[in-house]
Amino acid sequence: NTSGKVIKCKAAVLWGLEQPFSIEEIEVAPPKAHEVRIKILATGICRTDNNATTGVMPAKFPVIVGHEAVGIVESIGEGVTSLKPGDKVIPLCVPQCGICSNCLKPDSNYCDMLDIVGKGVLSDGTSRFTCKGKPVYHYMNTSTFTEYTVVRDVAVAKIDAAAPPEKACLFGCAFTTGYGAAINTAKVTPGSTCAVFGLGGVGLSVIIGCKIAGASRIIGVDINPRKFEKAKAVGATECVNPKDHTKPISEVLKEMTGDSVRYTFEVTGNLDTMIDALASCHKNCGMSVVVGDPPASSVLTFDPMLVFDGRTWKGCIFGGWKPVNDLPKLVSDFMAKKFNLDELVTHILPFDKIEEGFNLLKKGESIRTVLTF
Ligand code: COD
Ligand code: ZN
Repeated sequence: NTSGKVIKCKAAVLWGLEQPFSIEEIEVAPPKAHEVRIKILATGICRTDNNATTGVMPAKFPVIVGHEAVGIVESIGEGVTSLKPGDKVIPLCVPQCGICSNCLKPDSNYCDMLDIVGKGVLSDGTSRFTCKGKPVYHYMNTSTFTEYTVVRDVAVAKIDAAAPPEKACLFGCAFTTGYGAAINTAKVTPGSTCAVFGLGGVGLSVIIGCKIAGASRIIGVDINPRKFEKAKAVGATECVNPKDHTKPISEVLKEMTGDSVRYTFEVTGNLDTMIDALASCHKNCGMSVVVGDPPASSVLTFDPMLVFDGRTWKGCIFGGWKPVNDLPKLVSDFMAKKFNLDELVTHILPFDKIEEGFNLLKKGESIRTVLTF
């Protein structure tokens, strides 16, 4: 029984910007009040983790990143009532404390506990990880590239004990974010035409959402044509590479559809693509959803006529779900085969091969690489 004791285990530590992942032995302190310690079973590699290594997303170093995982509760701190050792769980990069003004709004999931600025510490201002005598920071309330992590109890969703970890981890980010952007944020209507910019794990999940919502045309847009086969496998009716055209992509889509794209989704995290996606939806009744997180401190200038004409420009975090309440239901829907995540997981690697997993992402060869322990 490890409860109440420091656990020594393996973790992938980033010592600084642009440094490789270094597999180290770390110490993980027991959970303090309202925290839980989790043994990670499987964790996906997301673009946002890579963005922490390059500085595009803020993080404090040294750090353990990773935010898309399934694990088992190993022990709980004082005052934890919602979870017990042995529970199968998903750590949440978007928590749900249930009591802040945002959690109390039925239509907001922007919990005050969200660590969007990369503070990298838990509620008492300290970290639970040390390596070689130095504190190592947390990331996005989750830090899943480690055998054990400690998170706040409000940043944990309890899921079906039978859920397969190497698929269900995608509910920690990619699937939940993309699917929710289509279902909750855009509220895609049956028979509509949608265009999805960026066909990574999140973009493909948007496509799955558009399809389930009954969209009749779903156009995948990506500068990497190797992504088209997967996009079609999950529901894209056609795919376009902006590099194959000299005209702006908004003109190309207008011609392809007789000016009837209702919903567009930006799922690349690029500023130019945000404008392209906005300009690509119908000028008066179209809606464009920003799913990709913009680079830290970036500024965008755009022609205000794009919005004045009538378009709606929306964003969402974590697909608009209230995660503690909604993730268990999404996982149940998955277990009931409402959707299939097989196409999204292209690689499964042992945790030690994390660097190889990131290389697959950088080379555009993977959708999701899932690391197992
Ligand atoms: N035009 C078209 N496609 C492009 C362009 C471009 N200019 N640039 C890149 N792409 C393509 C790439 O070829 C790639 O196929 C795709 O865009 C991006 O895919 P991945 O696999 O790199 O990225 P994902 O799917 O892992 O990550 C998605 C985002 C990049 C959108 C990332 O910002 C994210 O995870 N956003 C979610 C934010 C969120 O709500 N997170 C949860 C709360 S913390
Ligand atoms: Zn992510």
